[in-house]
Amino acid sequence: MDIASLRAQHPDHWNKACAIRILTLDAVAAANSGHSGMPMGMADAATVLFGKHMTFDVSAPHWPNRDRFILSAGHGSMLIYSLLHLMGDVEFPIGEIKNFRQWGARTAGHPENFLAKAIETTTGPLGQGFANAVGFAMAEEILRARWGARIIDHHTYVIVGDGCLMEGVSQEAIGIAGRHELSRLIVLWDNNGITIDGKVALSDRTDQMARFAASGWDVFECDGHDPVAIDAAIIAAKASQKPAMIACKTHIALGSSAQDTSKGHGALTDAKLIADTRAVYGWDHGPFIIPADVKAAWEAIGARGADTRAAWEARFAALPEGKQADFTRQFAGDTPARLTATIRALKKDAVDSQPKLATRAASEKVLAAVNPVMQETVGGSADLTGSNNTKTADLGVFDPINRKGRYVYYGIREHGMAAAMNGMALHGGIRPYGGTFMCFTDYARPAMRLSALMGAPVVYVMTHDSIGLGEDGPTHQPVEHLAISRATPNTRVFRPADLVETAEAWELALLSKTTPSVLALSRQNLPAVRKTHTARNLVSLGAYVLKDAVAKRRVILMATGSEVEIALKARDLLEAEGIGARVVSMPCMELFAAQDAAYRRKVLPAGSVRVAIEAGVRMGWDRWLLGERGREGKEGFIGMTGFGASAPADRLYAEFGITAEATMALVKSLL
Ligand SMILES: Cc1ncc(C[n+]2csc(CCOP(=O)(O)OP(=O)(O)O)c2C)c(N)n1
Ligand SMILES: [Mg+2]
Repeated sequence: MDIASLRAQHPDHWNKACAIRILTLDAVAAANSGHSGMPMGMADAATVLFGKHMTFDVSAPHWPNRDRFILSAGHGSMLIYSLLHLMGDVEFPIGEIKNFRQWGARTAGHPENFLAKAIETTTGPLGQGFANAVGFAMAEEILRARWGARIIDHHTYVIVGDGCLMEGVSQEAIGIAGRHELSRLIVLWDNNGITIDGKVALSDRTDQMARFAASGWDVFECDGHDPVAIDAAIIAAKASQKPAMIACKTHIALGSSAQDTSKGHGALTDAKLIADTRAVYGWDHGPFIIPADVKAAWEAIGARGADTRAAWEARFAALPEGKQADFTRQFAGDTPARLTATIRALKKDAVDSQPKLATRAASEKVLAAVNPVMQETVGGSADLTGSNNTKTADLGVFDPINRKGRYVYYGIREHGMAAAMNGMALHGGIRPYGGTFMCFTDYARPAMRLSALMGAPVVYVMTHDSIGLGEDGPTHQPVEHLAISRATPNTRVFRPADLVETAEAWELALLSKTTPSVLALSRQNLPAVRKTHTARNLVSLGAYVLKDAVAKRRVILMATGSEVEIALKARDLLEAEGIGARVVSMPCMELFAAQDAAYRRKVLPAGSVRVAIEAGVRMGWDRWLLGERGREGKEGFIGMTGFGASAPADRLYAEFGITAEATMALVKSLL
C-alpha cells in the first residue's frame, strides 16, 4: 500500500504509525547513530499489533498475565522506545527519547531488559529474541496448565528481521516451537528484503514460508503497511492451533530517499532527507513534537488493558491464600523455605553414606530431592538426558498433550535450549535448567552470555567436564571451557568435587535471582571428599580448607571437581615425607573472589608454595597462584596445555601428567 492511499484511507492509523517513524528519525538524528529503517518499516505492523491485539497495561509492566512483546530485531530499538513513550510508560518520558543512546539513558542502543520494566528481554544479537520468545511461549503453556487459564493465558509476539531468520538459532527456535505446537507464539517477520550489505538475495534464497511450514507452523502473508491486512493476518494467526509466522512485506525506511536500500538500515541523519521524509508523511511538527490527539490515541492504547488487568487482579485475589503466596513467590524467583532443609538433609545422608559417585549422578540425586520441593523447576537436555542426568522421576515430559510436564526434550539444539531457558526465566514463574556436555558450552555460548548480561538465573548442567570423559576424545573434552565461563561477567562457575559440594552448588544456583550458574560435572566416579557434616554451605565461600597440613605447612594445593581427589592424594604423599600440605577445594572462584580479603588470606596465606590442579587450561588461576600474595617461581599448575585425546580416562590423566605423583614432583621442584 502506498503512502498516499494509506494517508487517505486510514488517517488515524497513519498518524499513530507516523509518530513512531518521526520519533525514530528525530532520536537517531539527535544521537547521530542508530537504526532508522526498521522502525520506519514496521511502524504499521506495530501500530496494529499494539492498537488492536496486545493485552497489557502500560501502568503495570510486570502484570504476570500480560501479552509479551519481543523485538528480536533489536537494532530497531527506537520502535519499542517510541511505543513505550507514546503509550505513556512513565519510564519513557520524551527526555529519554531525546537522550537515545546516551550515557545513563534507558534508551540504550539495543533494548536492555534490565534498564526498563517493559522490556522483556535484551536483544541485538540477531535471532536471540526469537529463541527467547519460544521460551516465553513454553513458560506460558506450562503455567496455564498449572494455574489455569483464568490466571495465565496470554500470547507472545515477536518481531524478527531477515537477519534473525538467517541466524542458525532461528532454525532451532522454529523446530522447538513447531514440535511443541506453541500456538500462542506469533512471529511477525519484517520482510523487507534488505540487510546491511544490500539485498537479502546477495546471500540467501530461502523460502521462509516453506521453512516454517515444514516444521509445523502456520504461515500467513500480508502487506506490512496495510492496517486491514495486518489485522486480518494477526487474527488468523491467533486462531491457529500452531505457532504462526506472518510475513509482513515491508519497505525499509518507508517514505525516505533511502527506502528499499541498505542505506535505510542504519542512521538516517541527513537534515534534508529528514525534512523531505516529513513532507512525504505530511507531518509538519517540529522535532520530537507529537500532536496531542495522536499522543492521546496512543495513551488510550496503553490503558486499554487496564480493565482486563483489574479483572485479573480480582480473580487472583479470589485464589486461596496459599496458592497466591506460591504464585507470588515463584514469580519473584524466591526459593521455598524448605529448600535449605532439603539440601541439608541430603548433605547429612551423603556424609553418612560417602558414595563414590560421578558429580553428574550427584546432581541427579540433588534434583530428585529439589524438584518435588520446587514445582517451578523445568528441566531439560539437548538430547543427552541419560548422560546429563537431568531428568527426575516426578517431572513428566512437556509436550502438546502434557502441558504440565516439567521436562523438555530440546533435541540437539544447545543454542536454542539456552535461549529458550532465558525466555522461561524472564517470563517468570519458572526456574529453568538444562544440560549438555561442557564442551558444547560453545554451542550455547551466545545465549549463556545473555543470561549473564540480563541477569537471568538459568542453571547450565554441563557434564563430562574434562578429559575424564575418556574415549570420546578431544572433540568432546573441554579444556578451555571453564576459563571461558569464568571470564564471563555475572556468571558463577561451580565445579563440585562430590555429592556434598554438588548439593551446595545447586542450592546456591537456585538461591540466585540474578546470576546464571554453570555446573561443571564429571562423567567419571569420584570419591566423597567431605567427610564431616556442616550445616553451613561451604561452597558459598567459593574456596575453603578441605584438609589442612599436619606437618609445618609449606605447600597449598588448590583443586576443583575431579582433581580434588588428586590433591588429597598428593597431600598424603607429601605429608608422608614430612612436607606439610594444605588442600583447598575451590568449587567457585567467583564466590571466593567475593569473600573479604581476611577470609581469602586465611585460606591462602602467604609463604607457601602454591600448586593448582585442574584438568583444564591454566587461564584464570593466576590470581590465586600469583596475584594474591603468591610468589612467582613458587607456584605451579597441573592441568592441560593443549587438547586431550581418545583413551580411557585413567590413561589420559597419566599421559597428561595430572596425577598425585606429578603434583608431588612439581611441588618438590618448587620447594
Ligand atoms: C548475531 C549478529 N550478527 C550481526 C549483527 C550486526 N547486524 C545488526 S543488524 C544486521 C542486519 C540485519 O538485517 P535485517 O534483520 O534484515 O534488518 P534490517 O536491515 O531489515 O533492519 C546486522 C548484520 C548482529 N546484531 N547480531
Ligand atoms: Mg531486512
